Amino acid sequence: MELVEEIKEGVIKGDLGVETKVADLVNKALEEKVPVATILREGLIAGMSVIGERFKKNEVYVPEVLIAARAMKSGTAVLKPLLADSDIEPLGTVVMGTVKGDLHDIGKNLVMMMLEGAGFNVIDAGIDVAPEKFIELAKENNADVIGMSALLTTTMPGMHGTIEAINGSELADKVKTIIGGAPVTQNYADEIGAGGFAPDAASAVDKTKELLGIA
Ligand code: B1M
Repeated sequence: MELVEEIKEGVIKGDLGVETKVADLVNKALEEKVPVATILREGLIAGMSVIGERFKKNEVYVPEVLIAARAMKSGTAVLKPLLADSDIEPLGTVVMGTVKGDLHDIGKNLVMMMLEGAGFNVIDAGIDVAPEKFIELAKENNADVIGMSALLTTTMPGMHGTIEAINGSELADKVKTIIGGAPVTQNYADEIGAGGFAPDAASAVDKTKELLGIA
Protein backbone atom coordinates (compact mmCIF):
# COMPACT_ATOMS: atom_id res chain seq x y z
CA MET A 1 0.00 0.00 0.00
CA GLU A 2 1.22 3.50 -0.77
CA LEU A 3 2.69 5.26 2.26
CA VAL A 4 0.15 8.12 2.31
CA GLU A 5 -2.68 5.59 2.07
CA GLU A 6 -1.13 3.73 5.02
CA ILE A 7 -1.12 6.97 7.04
CA LYS A 8 -4.80 7.49 6.21
CA GLU A 9 -5.63 3.90 7.21
CA GLY A 10 -3.51 4.33 10.37
CA VAL A 11 -5.66 7.28 11.44
CA ILE A 12 -8.90 5.45 10.63
CA LYS A 13 -7.87 2.37 12.59
CA GLY A 14 -6.27 4.40 15.37
CA ASP A 15 -3.03 3.71 17.12
CA LEU A 16 -4.40 1.79 20.05
CA GLY A 17 -1.50 0.00 21.63
CA VAL A 18 0.90 1.07 18.88
CA GLU A 19 1.35 4.61 20.05
CA THR A 20 3.79 5.74 17.39
CA LYS A 21 2.70 3.92 14.24
CA VAL A 22 1.24 6.92 12.42
CA ALA A 23 4.12 9.13 13.59
CA ASP A 24 6.59 6.54 12.24
CA LEU A 25 4.78 6.41 8.92
CA VAL A 26 4.83 10.20 8.68
CA ASN A 27 8.59 10.21 9.39
CA LYS A 28 9.08 7.56 6.74
CA ALA A 29 7.06 9.56 4.22
CA LEU A 30 9.17 12.65 4.94
CA GLU A 31 12.35 10.61 4.41
CA GLU A 32 10.92 9.54 1.07
CA LYS A 33 10.37 13.22 0.23
CA VAL A 34 6.57 13.01 0.12
CA PRO A 35 5.43 16.67 0.32
CA VAL A 36 4.20 17.84 3.74
CA ALA A 37 0.92 19.01 2.17
CA THR A 38 0.27 15.57 0.70
CA ILE A 39 0.94 13.83 4.02
CA LEU A 40 -1.35 16.26 5.80
CA ARG A 41 -4.23 16.42 3.32
CA GLU A 42 -4.25 12.98 1.72
CA GLY A 43 -3.07 11.09 4.80
CA LEU A 44 -3.96 12.63 8.18
CA ILE A 45 -6.91 14.87 7.25
CA ALA A 46 -8.36 12.32 4.81
CA GLY A 47 -8.29 9.66 7.55
CA MET A 48 -9.97 11.92 10.07
CA SER A 49 -12.68 12.91 7.61
CA VAL A 50 -13.54 9.24 7.01
CA ILE A 51 -13.96 8.86 10.78
CA GLY A 52 -16.08 12.04 10.84
CA GLU A 53 -18.45 10.69 8.21
CA ARG A 54 -18.75 7.34 10.01
CA PHE A 55 -19.41 9.15 13.31
CA LYS A 56 -22.20 11.19 11.67
CA LYS A 57 -23.84 7.96 10.46
CA ASN A 58 -23.43 6.30 13.90
CA GLU A 59 -21.14 3.68 12.37
CA VAL A 60 -18.45 4.56 14.94
CA TYR A 61 -18.76 6.15 18.39
CA VAL A 62 -16.85 8.52 20.69
CA PRO A 63 -14.05 6.06 21.64
CA GLU A 64 -13.15 5.38 17.98
CA VAL A 65 -13.08 9.12 17.29
CA LEU A 66 -10.78 9.72 20.27
CA ILE A 67 -8.44 6.94 19.18
CA ALA A 68 -8.33 8.24 15.60
CA ALA A 69 -7.73 11.78 16.86
CA ARG A 70 -4.83 10.55 18.96
CA ALA A 71 -3.28 8.84 15.95
CA MET A 72 -3.78 11.96 13.86
CA LYS A 73 -2.19 14.14 16.55
CA SER A 74 0.89 11.90 16.70
CA GLY A 75 1.29 12.56 12.96
CA THR A 76 0.61 16.30 13.07
CA ALA A 77 3.15 16.60 15.92
CA VAL A 78 5.84 15.35 13.49
CA LEU A 79 4.68 17.79 10.80
CA LYS A 80 4.21 20.83 13.04
CA PRO A 81 7.78 22.21 12.86
CA LEU A 82 7.69 21.80 9.07
CA LEU A 83 4.28 23.39 8.65
CA ALA A 84 5.61 26.74 9.85
CA ASP A 85 8.15 26.72 6.98
CA SER A 86 5.68 25.52 4.37
CA ASP A 87 3.07 27.52 2.51
CA ILE A 88 0.20 25.48 3.93
CA GLU A 89 -2.32 27.83 5.43
CA PRO A 90 -4.89 26.57 7.94
CA LEU A 91 -8.47 26.69 6.65
CA GLY A 92 -9.19 29.30 9.31
CA THR A 93 -8.92 29.95 13.04
CA VAL A 94 -11.66 28.88 15.43
CA VAL A 95 -11.85 29.84 19.12
CA MET A 96 -13.79 27.12 20.88
CA GLY A 97 -15.11 27.02 24.43
CA THR A 98 -17.85 25.83 26.76
CA VAL A 99 -19.95 28.78 27.91
CA LYS A 100 -19.94 30.42 31.32
CA GLY A 101 -21.19 28.29 34.20
CA ASP A 102 -20.78 25.07 32.23
CA LEU A 103 -17.99 22.58 32.95
CA HIS A 104 -18.81 19.90 30.36
CA ASP A 105 -16.01 19.57 27.83
CA ILE A 106 -16.14 16.12 26.23
CA GLY A 107 -18.26 17.24 23.28
CA LYS A 108 -16.32 20.48 22.86
CA ASN A 109 -13.05 18.55 22.76
CA LEU A 110 -14.45 16.21 20.11
CA VAL A 111 -15.50 19.16 17.98
CA MET A 112 -12.03 20.66 18.37
CA MET A 113 -10.36 17.41 17.32
CA MET A 114 -12.54 17.15 14.24
CA LEU A 115 -11.84 20.76 13.27
CA GLU A 116 -8.10 20.26 13.75
CA GLY A 117 -8.38 17.06 11.77
CA ALA A 118 -10.02 19.00 8.95
CA GLY A 119 -7.16 21.51 8.84
CA PHE A 120 -8.38 24.37 11.05
CA ASN A 121 -6.24 26.19 13.60
CA VAL A 122 -8.19 25.71 16.84
CA ILE A 123 -7.74 27.74 20.02
CA ASP A 124 -9.09 26.10 23.16
CA ALA A 125 -10.81 28.68 25.35
CA GLY A 126 -11.60 25.92 27.87
CA ILE A 127 -14.70 25.63 30.04
CA ASP A 128 -16.76 28.22 31.97
CA VAL A 129 -15.89 30.84 29.36
CA ALA A 130 -17.30 34.35 29.80
CA PRO A 131 -18.26 36.42 26.72
CA GLU A 132 -15.31 38.78 27.28
CA LYS A 133 -12.87 35.87 27.21
CA PHE A 134 -14.27 34.57 23.90
CA ILE A 135 -13.86 38.06 22.45
CA GLU A 136 -10.37 38.58 23.88
CA LEU A 137 -9.13 35.26 22.48
CA ALA A 138 -10.75 35.88 19.11
CA LYS A 139 -9.00 39.27 18.85
CA GLU A 140 -5.66 37.89 20.04
CA ASN A 141 -5.73 35.06 17.51
CA ASN A 142 -7.41 36.91 14.68
CA ALA A 143 -10.13 34.26 14.69
CA ASP A 144 -12.64 33.69 11.92
CA VAL A 145 -15.12 31.75 14.03
CA ILE A 146 -16.17 31.54 17.67
CA GLY A 147 -17.59 28.14 18.61
CA MET A 148 -19.66 27.67 21.76
CA SER A 149 -20.73 24.49 23.47
CA ALA A 150 -23.35 24.14 26.25
CA LEU A 151 -24.69 21.00 27.91
CA LEU A 152 -27.02 22.58 30.45
CA THR A 153 -30.32 24.29 29.70
CA THR A 154 -29.34 26.79 32.39
CA THR A 155 -26.10 27.79 30.62
CA MET A 156 -27.47 28.01 27.07
CA PRO A 157 -28.30 31.74 27.55
CA GLY A 158 -24.54 32.25 27.84
CA MET A 159 -24.45 31.66 24.08
CA HIS A 160 -26.93 34.46 23.56
CA GLY A 161 -24.94 36.73 25.86
CA THR A 162 -21.74 35.99 23.94
CA ILE A 163 -23.38 36.66 20.57
CA GLU A 164 -24.75 39.97 21.86
CA ALA A 165 -21.29 40.90 23.17
CA ILE A 166 -19.74 40.00 19.81
CA ASN A 167 -22.37 42.07 17.98
CA GLY A 168 -21.55 45.02 20.20
CA SER A 169 -17.82 44.72 19.54
CA GLU A 170 -15.45 45.40 16.67
CA LEU A 171 -15.70 41.69 15.80
CA ALA A 172 -19.33 42.05 14.72
CA ASP A 173 -18.65 41.95 10.97
CA LYS A 174 -15.58 39.78 11.17
CA VAL A 175 -16.34 36.73 13.27
CA LYS A 176 -18.91 34.02 12.55
CA THR A 177 -20.49 32.03 15.38
CA ILE A 178 -21.43 28.39 15.68
CA ILE A 179 -23.14 26.68 18.59
CA GLY A 180 -23.85 23.13 19.71
CA GLY A 181 -24.28 20.75 22.61
CA ALA A 182 -26.94 18.21 23.60
CA PRO A 183 -29.77 20.66 24.51
CA VAL A 184 -29.03 23.09 21.66
CA THR A 185 -31.18 23.14 18.51
CA GLN A 186 -31.31 24.89 15.16
CA ASN A 187 -34.39 26.76 16.45
CA TYR A 188 -32.41 28.07 19.39
CA ALA A 189 -29.58 29.10 17.08
CA ASP A 190 -32.07 31.02 14.91
CA GLU A 191 -33.65 32.59 17.97
CA ILE A 192 -30.38 33.99 19.33
CA GLY A 193 -28.89 34.91 15.95
CA ALA A 194 -26.06 32.38 15.89
CA GLY A 195 -24.34 31.98 12.54
CA GLY A 196 -24.77 28.23 12.64
CA PHE A 197 -25.68 25.14 14.63
CA ALA A 198 -24.34 21.60 14.36
CA PRO A 199 -25.76 18.50 16.05
CA ASP A 200 -22.45 16.62 16.17
CA ALA A 201 -18.70 17.09 15.82
CA ALA A 202 -18.43 16.03 12.19
CA SER A 203 -21.33 18.29 11.16
CA ALA A 204 -19.58 21.11 13.04
CA VAL A 205 -16.75 20.85 10.51
CA ASP A 206 -19.21 21.02 7.58
CA LYS A 207 -21.03 23.98 9.13
CA THR A 208 -17.79 25.87 9.90
CA LYS A 209 -16.63 25.40 6.32
CA GLU A 210 -20.03 26.57 5.09
CA LEU A 211 -19.88 29.68 7.29
CA LEU A 212 -16.46 30.54 5.83
CA GLY A 213 -17.47 29.73 2.25
CA ILE A 214 -15.01 26.84 1.98
CA ALA A 215 -16.16 24.19 -0.48
CO1 B1M B 1 -23.53 16.63 33.51
N1 B1M B 1 -25.39 16.92 32.95
N2 B1M B 1 -23.82 17.77 35.01
N3 B1M B 1 -21.72 16.10 33.97
N4 B1M B 1 -23.60 15.26 32.14
C1 B1M B 1 -25.78 16.24 31.65
C2 B1M B 1 -25.55 17.19 30.48
C3 B1M B 1 -27.31 15.94 31.92
C4 B1M B 1 -28.17 15.87 30.65
C5 B1M B 1 -27.44 14.68 32.79
C6 B1M B 1 -28.88 14.36 33.17
O1 B1M B 1 -29.40 14.94 34.07
N5 B1M B 1 -29.51 13.44 32.47
C7 B1M B 1 -27.70 17.15 32.87
C8 B1M B 1 -28.19 18.40 32.17
C9 B1M B 1 -29.67 18.62 32.31
C10 B1M B 1 -30.07 19.83 31.57
O2 B1M B 1 -29.62 20.91 31.80
N6 B1M B 1 -30.94 19.62 30.62
C11 B1M B 1 -26.39 17.36 33.61
C12 B1M B 1 -26.30 18.00 34.87
C13 B1M B 1 -27.59 18.43 35.51
C14 B1M B 1 -25.05 18.23 35.51
C15 B1M B 1 -24.80 18.91 36.87
C16 B1M B 1 -25.65 20.14 37.14
C17 B1M B 1 -25.01 17.81 37.93
C18 B1M B 1 -24.92 18.30 39.35
O3 B1M B 1 -23.88 18.69 39.79
N7 B1M B 1 -26.08 18.30 39.97
C19 B1M B 1 -23.30 19.24 36.80
C20 B1M B 1 -23.07 20.62 36.18
C21 B1M B 1 -21.66 21.07 36.28
C22 B1M B 1 -21.46 22.31 35.46
O4 B1M B 1 -21.25 22.21 34.27
N8 B1M B 1 -21.58 23.48 36.08
C23 B1M B 1 -22.80 18.18 35.86
C24 B1M B 1 -21.52 17.66 35.88
C25 B1M B 1 -21.05 16.67 35.05
C26 B1M B 1 -19.68 16.01 35.20
C27 B1M B 1 -18.58 16.97 35.65
C28 B1M B 1 -19.82 14.90 36.20
C29 B1M B 1 -19.47 15.36 33.77
C30 B1M B 1 -18.73 16.29 32.79
C31 B1M B 1 -17.32 15.85 32.56
C32 B1M B 1 -16.69 16.60 31.43
O5 B1M B 1 -17.33 17.04 30.49
N9 B1M B 1 -15.40 16.74 31.53
C33 B1M B 1 -20.93 15.26 33.29
C34 B1M B 1 -21.34 14.42 32.22
C35 B1M B 1 -20.28 13.50 31.66
C36 B1M B 1 -22.66 14.41 31.72
C37 B1M B 1 -23.29 13.47 30.69
C38 B1M B 1 -23.45 12.12 31.37
C39 B1M B 1 -22.54 13.26 29.38
C40 B1M B 1 -22.19 14.54 28.62
C41 B1M B 1 -21.22 14.18 27.51
O6 B1M B 1 -20.02 14.35 27.66
N10 B1M B 1 -21.74 13.60 26.41
C42 B1M B 1 -24.67 14.19 30.38
C43 B1M B 1 -25.83 13.21 30.20
C44 B1M B 1 -25.89 12.68 28.81
O7 B1M B 1 -25.72 13.42 27.83
N11 B1M B 1 -26.17 11.41 28.71
C45 B1M B 1 -24.78 15.18 31.47
C46 B1M B 1 -20.91 13.09 25.31
C47 B1M B 1 -20.57 14.22 24.33
C48 B1M B 1 -19.71 13.64 23.21
O8 B1M B 1 -21.76 14.71 23.80
O9 B1M B 1 -21.41 17.02 24.79
O10 B1M B 1 -23.57 16.43 23.55
P1 B1M B 1 -22.10 16.27 23.72
O11 B1M B 1 -21.39 16.74 22.37
C49 B1M B 1 -21.78 16.29 21.10
C50 B1M B 1 -22.82 17.19 20.42
O12 B1M B 1 -23.72 17.80 21.33
C51 B1M B 1 -22.01 18.16 19.61
O13 B1M B 1 -20.87 17.40 19.22
C52 B1M B 1 -20.54 16.46 20.24
C53 B1M B 1 -20.06 15.21 19.56
O14 B1M B 1 -20.92 14.76 18.59
N12 B1M B 1 -21.51 19.39 20.19
C54 B1M B 1 -21.28 20.47 19.38
C55 B1M B 1 -21.10 19.70 21.41
N13 B1M B 1 -20.62 20.93 21.47
C56 B1M B 1 -20.72 21.44 20.22
C57 B1M B 1 -20.35 22.69 19.70
C58 B1M B 1 -20.57 22.91 18.35
C59 B1M B 1 -21.15 21.95 17.54
C60 B1M B 1 -21.51 20.71 18.04
O15 B1M B 1 -20.25 24.06 17.74
C61 B1M B 1 -19.40 24.96 18.42
